[in-house]
Amino acid sequence: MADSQASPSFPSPAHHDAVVVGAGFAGLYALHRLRGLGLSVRCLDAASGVGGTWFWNRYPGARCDVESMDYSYSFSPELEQEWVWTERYPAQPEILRYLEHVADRFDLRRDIRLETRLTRAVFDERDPGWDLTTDRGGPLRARFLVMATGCLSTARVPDLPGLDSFQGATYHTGHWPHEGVDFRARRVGVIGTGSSGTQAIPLIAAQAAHTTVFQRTANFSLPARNRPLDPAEQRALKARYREHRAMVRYSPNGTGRRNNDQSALEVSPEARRAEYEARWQEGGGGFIGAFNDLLADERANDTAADFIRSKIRDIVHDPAVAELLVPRGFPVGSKRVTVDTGYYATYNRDNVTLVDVDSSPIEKIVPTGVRTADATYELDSIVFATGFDAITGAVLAVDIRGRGGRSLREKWAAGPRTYLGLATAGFPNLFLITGPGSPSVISNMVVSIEQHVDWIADLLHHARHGGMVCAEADEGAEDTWVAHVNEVADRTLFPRGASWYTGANVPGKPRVFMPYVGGVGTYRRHCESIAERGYPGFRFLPGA
Ligand code: N01
Repeated sequence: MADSQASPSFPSPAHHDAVVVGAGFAGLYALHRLRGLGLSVRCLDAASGVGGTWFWNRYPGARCDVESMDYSYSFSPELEQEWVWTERYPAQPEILRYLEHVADRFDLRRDIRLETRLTRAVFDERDPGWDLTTDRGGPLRARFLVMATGCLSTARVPDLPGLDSFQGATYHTGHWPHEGVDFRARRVGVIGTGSSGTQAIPLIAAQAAHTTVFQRTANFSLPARNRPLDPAEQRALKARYREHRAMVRYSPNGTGRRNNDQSALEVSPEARRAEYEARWQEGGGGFIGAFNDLLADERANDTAADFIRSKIRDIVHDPAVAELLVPRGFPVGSKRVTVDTGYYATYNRDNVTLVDVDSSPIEKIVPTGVRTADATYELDSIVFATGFDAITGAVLAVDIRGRGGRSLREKWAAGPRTYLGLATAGFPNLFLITGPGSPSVISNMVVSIEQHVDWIADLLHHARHGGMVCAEADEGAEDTWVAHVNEVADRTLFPRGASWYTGANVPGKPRVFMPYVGGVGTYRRHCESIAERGYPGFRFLPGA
């Protein structure tokens, strides 16, 4: 790890053309791309190493649910040819190695300040730019501020009474100890059954003396069918990688997923079941592409949901446990479908107990374990797989003040408002990578990240060549975009799930469906058209 790069503090005052916040997939590429424009760029990250989400999420089983050959940068043909992935779905250590390689290969580390958290950003209207404060002091000044802070980077431990009284060890999947955790001979409680929980539980259960899973909402989970990547298969894709990348950029979700353009309701029950079965056997999130209306029509969705429910009942031996694991009350896909390895079968183990904390909620953490309304579970360790303050959490963790000193927290109090998910009116020269109102988490993040970074780089190039130092989203354009994002979401079943997509997992967070679900290709074309037309919806101002 790159701890040695942490610098003591910034020289004072420091001026940069751009400051990029975050050194994950988005921040590393933003640094590389903006530096390529000849800008002076500084990248900050609170972590002690590069990698963003893949630096922090080291829990057992942490793995991406997008295939490796797609979940990788496309900006360098040499990089994509030379890097060799070992598995269909990359595990956290391999992705982190990849990002560390990228940081070295493109000589990015010299402009990255680790262990440096941005705490405050204040816009200076007299000389457009951002005055920045970090937890290492300041001042630091940047003409442009790029928030590459990630959609799932603010880990959340629920505010349970008695948490501090627990005598054992507690962990959050999103802040996992680097040295790993040895659960042998321990009684482990896992709270949460989203993507992190469903990946971690089988491995924890295989090691611990006993594992108790506290489930509030049963989730739809699909088998990953992860496997080593066949070198011949990898070579074949690399031979047509450019063509493949061009295709995924305009695809619905930024992957090579095969989407069937038929309605689930127009085929016979036998044909439907065969399609679901084929995709279940193939593994991964491609199941959702089985028919074109699974996320648009409730009856179509029911057919997919029923198929998965029947699989759960087949896999789980104890019928009472199977019924608890069967998801109900929301359309499949409206909450993030999880992709697992052996999740449901884990409940056939003698050393695993499933506790339904929907019917019998967790009342408190006690010194020796977890107390629900019905019972106390004695535990040595508690794993919180309880998710994140998603999409807006990391941006709003910084006290951002735009024109007139207005705070972004105040502006977004009823939910985030952006133009294209890239900028927000009243906050000039501030850009968001995969912000709310863009495909972000409904897409392959790496594809969306590259698109946003390239688009912002082109806008900055355009501004500089026109002698402009200030670019600001127009409020009218923002209102139109927000209305469009909502209208597109309302045509789908997405808003029907009480998920982190809508802020429902954080008490008090406004309920707004945050991602743009119109599709990666549609969104890209729209952004391209805006750039081609000279950036309508943005106001540019010249320097003094
Ligand atoms: O978090 P989550 P995650 N009492 O919010 C439960 C990405 N990711 O870290 O549904 C009891 O999905 C909560 O219950 P409920 C991916 O995009 C990707 O798992 O709110 N339970 C839920 O079960 C993913 O969607 C990968 O009722 C409580 C769980 O905790 C996103 O990150 C891997 C509770 C939280 O699930 C987030 O996933 C990992 C409480 N007080 C993550 N509070 C891959 O690429 C919360 N819960 C595969």
